[in-house]
Amino acid sequence: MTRSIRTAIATLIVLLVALAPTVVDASQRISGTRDGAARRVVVQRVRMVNFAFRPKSLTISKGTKVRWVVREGTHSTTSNTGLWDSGVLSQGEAFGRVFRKAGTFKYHCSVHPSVMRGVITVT
Ligand SMILES: [Cu+2]
Repeated sequence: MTRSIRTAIATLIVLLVALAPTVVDASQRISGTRDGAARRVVVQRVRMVNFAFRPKSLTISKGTKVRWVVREGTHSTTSNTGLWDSGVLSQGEAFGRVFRKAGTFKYHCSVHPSVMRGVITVT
């Protein structure tokens, strides 16, 4: 391999690294839209731990995705009005939903309905 080829390859590698997509904040991710444009989706996390949703009440803006993650035990996130139901999730599993309309959305855990309750307020 000649020196000029080695230099060209090294330059190419530097360019590829420089042009790689930038890392986004952990709370956000890029998702595609129908027109193909990339757009940021804000993700808010709710943990399911110790027979509770944490935070129990969460206020978000329209278009925000809520991602429930089971930290311990077996739980579900189930809308009180039938809008969504994760089914039973085990430790480490997650369920996400994008809230596109404003309103107050109450939900519970179908495994522990008397103690595990939460509310999402979308503005
Ligand atoms: Cu539960």
